[in-house]
Amino acid sequence: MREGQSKVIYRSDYQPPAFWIDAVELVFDLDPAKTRVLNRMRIRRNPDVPPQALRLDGEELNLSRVLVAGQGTSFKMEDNQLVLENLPEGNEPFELEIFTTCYPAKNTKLMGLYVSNDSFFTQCEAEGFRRITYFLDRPDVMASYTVTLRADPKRYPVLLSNGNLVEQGTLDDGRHFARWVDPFRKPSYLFALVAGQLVCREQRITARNGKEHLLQVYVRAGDLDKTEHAMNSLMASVAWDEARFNLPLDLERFMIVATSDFNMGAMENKGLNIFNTKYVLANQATATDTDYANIESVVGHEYFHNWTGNRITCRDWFQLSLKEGLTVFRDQEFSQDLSGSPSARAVKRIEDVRVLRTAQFPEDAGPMAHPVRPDQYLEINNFYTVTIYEKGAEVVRMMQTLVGREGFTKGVSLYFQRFDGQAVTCDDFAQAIADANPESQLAQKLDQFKRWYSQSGTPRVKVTTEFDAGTGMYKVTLAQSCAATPGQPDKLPFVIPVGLGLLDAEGRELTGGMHVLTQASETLTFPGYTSEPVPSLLRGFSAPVILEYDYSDRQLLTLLAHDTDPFNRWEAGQRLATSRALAFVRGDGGKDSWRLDEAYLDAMRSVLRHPDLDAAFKELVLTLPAETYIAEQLDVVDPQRIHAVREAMREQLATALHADWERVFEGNQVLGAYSPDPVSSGRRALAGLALAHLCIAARSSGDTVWPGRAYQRFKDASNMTDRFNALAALVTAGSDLAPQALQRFHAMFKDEPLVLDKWFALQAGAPDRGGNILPIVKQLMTHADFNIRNPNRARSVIFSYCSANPGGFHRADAAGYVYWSDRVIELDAINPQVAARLARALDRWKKLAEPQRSAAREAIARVAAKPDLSNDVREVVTRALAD
Ligand code: B3K
Ligand code: ZN
Repeated sequence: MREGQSKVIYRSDYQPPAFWIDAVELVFDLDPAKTRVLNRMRIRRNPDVPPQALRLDGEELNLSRVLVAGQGTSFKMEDNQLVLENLPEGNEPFELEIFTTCYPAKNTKLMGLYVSNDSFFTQCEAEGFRRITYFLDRPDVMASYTVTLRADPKRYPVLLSNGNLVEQGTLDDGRHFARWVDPFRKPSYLFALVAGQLVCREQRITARNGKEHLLQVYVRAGDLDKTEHAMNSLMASVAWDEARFNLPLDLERFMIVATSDFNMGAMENKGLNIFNTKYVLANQATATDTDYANIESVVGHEYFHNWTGNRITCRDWFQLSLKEGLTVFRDQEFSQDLSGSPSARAVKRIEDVRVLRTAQFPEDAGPMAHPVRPDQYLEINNFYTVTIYEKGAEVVRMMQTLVGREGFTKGVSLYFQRFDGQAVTCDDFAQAIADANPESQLAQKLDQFKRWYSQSGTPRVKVTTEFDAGTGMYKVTLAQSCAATPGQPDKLPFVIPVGLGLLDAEGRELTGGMHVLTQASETLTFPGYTSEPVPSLLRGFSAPVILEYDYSDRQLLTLLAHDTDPFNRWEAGQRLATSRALAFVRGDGGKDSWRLDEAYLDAMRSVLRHPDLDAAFKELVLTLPAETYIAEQLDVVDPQRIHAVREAMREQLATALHADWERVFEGNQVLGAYSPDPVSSGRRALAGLALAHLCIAARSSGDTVWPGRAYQRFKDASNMTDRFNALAALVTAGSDLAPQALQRFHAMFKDEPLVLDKWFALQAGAPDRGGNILPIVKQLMTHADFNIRNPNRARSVIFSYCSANPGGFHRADAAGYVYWSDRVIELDAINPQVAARLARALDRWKKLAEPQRSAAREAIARVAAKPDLSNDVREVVTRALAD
């Protein structure tokens, strides 16, 4: 058994802490080989809890001394806890000093204090602080921090921690020091320090209330020219939170630091956000429009945590969605508000729903399904999931829908009035939103609404309609259900806001509104129609549910052409494509029988030719549903067949709409200075899609002109979006020019790690041709630039293959699964968090057709049989194998 607890933790076992830690003074002697940490705490007993021993968490620490009120004391170690039994009685505070050492250079898990490129970084959420010092490492213990950093000034000229810099200077031994005081109490997971050779972009701003703030973005010396967009995004975030939610920046100084070794996207440490370089660094030569958009939303997300997460935090980790669901909702709203036009807002909404449906819906239907507020976990790091984040955000969005935008802002204000500075629960949040809106449907149905927090699984809403031509009555029946999920055989009805509109046969809007479904089944009646209306259901994707309605093609074509709701307009196009893909996959025929009908092709052609639709929207409509999304609609999945079907459909779109793709490519060139705004990036995206289709068409026609033009574009492009789209078009189409383009791309960007990640990912994720991808992936792993210890690089090769390339991964000979199990085991010894993410690539193995199903099971069992697995991986594989 490895170090650390290996018991399942239950939400129902929550107990308040037996002690409070009011203040912490930390002194770090920073040395990569051995860092000394002096931790002086002011502690007192929690008067509400019966007297008991103090149990401090610690992991991979070397303990050298424990002093109580300056005196030595007895202690013992139990399961990674330092247990102190002889502490002063009574409720008076006392001082506890602990000296430990840790080994940052050996820390490959990237949790706690670690070294990356000769600099020190920390990551403490969820339970990393215990790898720095012994502590009550739980979010409901909030303390004031004073931090002194001491280090060699040449190697570590910059010394940062949370809050304000109060003192700095030189020590007698030639080292220098910096002392930081955080004016806010915080849980240990928000602690951070950074030390190294970094440079920063600075910006002084004056907030609406007249207060001055210093914003800083720290990076390595060569990267300063890639920080402008992150800084702009940060300034926009500060302004937005003040304007939309009345939440100002509460710190004199707000810092972002980028590191290339990071387990996830970024971390909201108080006043000292630490970011994966992927979500900070951008200039037009190295970053795509998507990168720019992601940076804006991640910078926003971490900044918004300053209130939703940091000022009010979680009582325990079961409440994680309290901060994550709410903060994702806030960053989604931020991006929408910044995007400028109703069409750009809709594009953002569609992108968000696409993530939800391709990643969260499968999670909710698989072995790792859990409620937005889970009831149990073995390893909390496994619960930073799309359910907690994205479904959690949908739950918050439904609250806003039920109380209105203004009502929601009022609710958020009440939440801060009640709980500022505290560690609270999801219930507390929902209650505040409801109490601020007592007349709302949320307040009236609050207990039922909260089933969104407690019940896992994606609800289905089955819709049936009836039209009586004699009476002119149209009836819409909505019936909800939710399948069993692990540990939850039966479900009760949810509160489901259903956006609903009716169109006439010509596509004119007849009526529209929001119906709140609370019963298992309800029938709505619409009198007075002379002909049967076309229903537009679940407008704006008003709830995270699967909507089942037996739409006819005619109805979908009407919605695609005319619906006033842009989301459903897009959705109609997706449904048309999905029904065709499913028919091909389910049918007995092979490639020759997968023929797209003229009606569908005409509809797509009209979208491409439409004079009023935005390019970004057209690009979304013309992009076929993802293979994983198609797979979710089936009970038994043959990923290679789905891949073949989708490729065949793409080929036909490519050839049948050839002339239109040419026109679209020519007509969407963006001239002038680069700007990642929604209009320009939408045009580049559509031109990129066009180029991809033109290269695909060239494959069957033997045309060399378009691949040549793609190569030219690849060479001459003035920004990474156009350059990468051209490269991807060549690689995806399997063009003869792809190898030389790839080689050239590597040579151009050999010193840009984030661009090399793209280069690796493109090859590992390329369409499989006769089983060629796995050998390529293995070859890539021997490349001099490959390094499995760097999470971004590991993801760019291994995850791009195992998680993002179903056609290449799910091989009938099981070689993909053998590769997967080898990598899970290899990564687990280095970095369990990354390994556990990879372990989830086979979550849905039970749906696979044979022979893949048995082979996948065997591969999972092979991992599970390994002694010494981390809790992270063990939890994932055990759940996967459970009945
Ligand atoms: N709160 C962090 C995630 C921490 C993950 C720990 N395994 C980033 C975020 O959600 O903003
Ligand atoms: Zn977050």
